[in-house]
Amino acid sequence: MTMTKLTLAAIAALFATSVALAAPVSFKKADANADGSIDASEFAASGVEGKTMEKLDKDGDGKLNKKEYSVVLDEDCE
Ligand SMILES: [Ca+2]
Ligand SMILES: [Ca+2]
Repeated sequence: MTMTKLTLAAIAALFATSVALAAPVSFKKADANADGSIDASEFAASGVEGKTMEKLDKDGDGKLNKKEYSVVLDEDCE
């Protein structure tokens, strides 16, 4: 049934999200394409919780450099 598939997909999505939120990954890991900055899709996959890209992107270029991203790691490592 379609409903069952949807439910399973929702559960899988929730599970994946909670696992991803357990710990923000390092800058190197978050930068999946290794171009030296974290774009929106990389940020979405990085597991950062409670912060938006807009807030972290201090220079407003739409990407996070290592310094901008490190704020996430510092605050989560206290
Ligand atoms: Ca990147
Ligand atoms: Ca930036």
